[in-house]
Amino acid sequence: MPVPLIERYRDRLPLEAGDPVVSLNEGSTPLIEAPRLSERLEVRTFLKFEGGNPTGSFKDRGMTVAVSRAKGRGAEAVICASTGNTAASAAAYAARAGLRGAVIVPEGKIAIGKLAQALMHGARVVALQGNFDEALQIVRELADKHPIELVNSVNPYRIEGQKTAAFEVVEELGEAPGALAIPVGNAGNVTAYWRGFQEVDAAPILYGFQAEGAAPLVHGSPVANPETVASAIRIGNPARWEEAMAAITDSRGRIAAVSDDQILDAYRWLASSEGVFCEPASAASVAGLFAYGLPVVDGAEPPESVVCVLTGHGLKDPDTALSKAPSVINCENDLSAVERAVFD
Ligand code: AN7
Repeated sequence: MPVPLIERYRDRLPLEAGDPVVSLNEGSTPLIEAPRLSERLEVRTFLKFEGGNPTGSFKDRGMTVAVSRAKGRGAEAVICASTGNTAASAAAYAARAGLRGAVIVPEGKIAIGKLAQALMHGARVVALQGNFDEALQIVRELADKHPIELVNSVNPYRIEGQKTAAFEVVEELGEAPGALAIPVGNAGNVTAYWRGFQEVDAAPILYGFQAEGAAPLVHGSPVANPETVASAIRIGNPARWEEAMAAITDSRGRIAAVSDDQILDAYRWLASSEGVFCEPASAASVAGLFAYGLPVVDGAEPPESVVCVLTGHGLKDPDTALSKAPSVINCENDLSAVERAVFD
């Protein structure tokens, strides 16, 4: 039987006894061995495909816990700011729980699939004439002022749910990976993985990657006008800044930036060489390994395995896919014309 994430890890999650389980059977996502990537990186490499979650991103892990707790304490509505995936996930879990949902997204800057999800699940979708960081500031103030539950990753239950991905990685490999590569935006997920690993006495090297035009953690200061093709991580002032940097430092890892071209190259390469279609932000994890390899601190052994977290599904963002993919071949309805189109 399919298992809701909360049932699978109930003893390690801080829910109250009376809380309902608001679930779409999230988690238990595929860990896919990546032979061509392993060959290129010269290390055994796996892809943790979080696009396999019910709404197509890792956000569902946090949302099942945050929305279950919200419902348990009697909330009637949830709200978030979002670059898209949190909005899609919050809208779906709110619908599931019978709660009202409102999502504030940067106008014109979220992938079309995510917008379709949020709208279809019945959330009130507000397109802000501003960026994600500004939207987050506004929802924080709204949640202080009104009886509405904030379900961004500043909500502690989100991090608790998301840490379960680290449990799954260790369970599936039968041991901790040597390293884990992960895209970093608002910095909740890298914080969550580190917590999860620590809870099972694992300590892989964490390699965090930001997009060059949205790399506050790399520069050491907020970015006022973040820009990147990877709209999910177009974030200039991460909410979990200190915890994320502590996780990376404690793991003896690194945070580094990758360009949009490097992200898009890795995005296409993963789809065409491994058969795995993730969204552009997710490909930052692989782009970073291509760009920097697997550096270690002085004297340390190089990792023997690496897991790349592919945070969201490629179908989320068909516009970027189609603008970067080869063209369709139009063809008249005729056998020899089709023959030429297929074989020439
Ligand atoms: C595909 O949906 O912030 O570092 O509002 O959608 O935990 O923020 C999304 C983030 C990586 C970065 N990959 O994770 C949002 C949002 C994908 C994402 C990240 C996001 P965090």
